Amino acid sequence: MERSLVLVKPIATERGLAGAIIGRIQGAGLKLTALRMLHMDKAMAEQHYAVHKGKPFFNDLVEHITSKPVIAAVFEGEGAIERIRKLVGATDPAKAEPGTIRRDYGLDIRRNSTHASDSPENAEKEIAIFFKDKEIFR
Ligand code: 3AN
Repeated sequence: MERSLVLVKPIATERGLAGAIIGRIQGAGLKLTALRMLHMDKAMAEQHYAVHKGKPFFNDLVEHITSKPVIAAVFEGEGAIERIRKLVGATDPAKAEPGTIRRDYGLDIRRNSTHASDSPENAEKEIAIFFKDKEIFR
């Protein structure tokens, strides 16, 4: 069974879109196994986005994700990563397919409303940043 870490980013949490975003993923048959709301600090954000360190948008990314609270969730299911990435859509909301989460709720490439893990390895690393084992239910 595959797992994925989903973050409802500050721009979407602030606009009251967490229920809609989480609902779309649940509605597609993925199982919600952990959930929390938190305000990420800089160290946590830099760990979460470690693969992007050195890229021109890194500081902007950290600044946005730490600006206000986020909602973190773990979803589980067969092929969860690919299925959720498809529901979320392309990084740039303007280029995301109609009907995807980022197309409907994203404002721009940085404030694209939702993060979703891109590989099983990254998912496990990301989940460990946000949740202890005992906070994830089966
Ligand atoms: P995705 O989240 O679609 O896998 P990544 O991993 O390439 O995209 O980028 C991580 C995050 O960095 C994106 N969710 C987006 O918020 C931000 N980002 C990516 N490219 C840019 C860019 N050119 N300018 C600003 N922010 C960006």
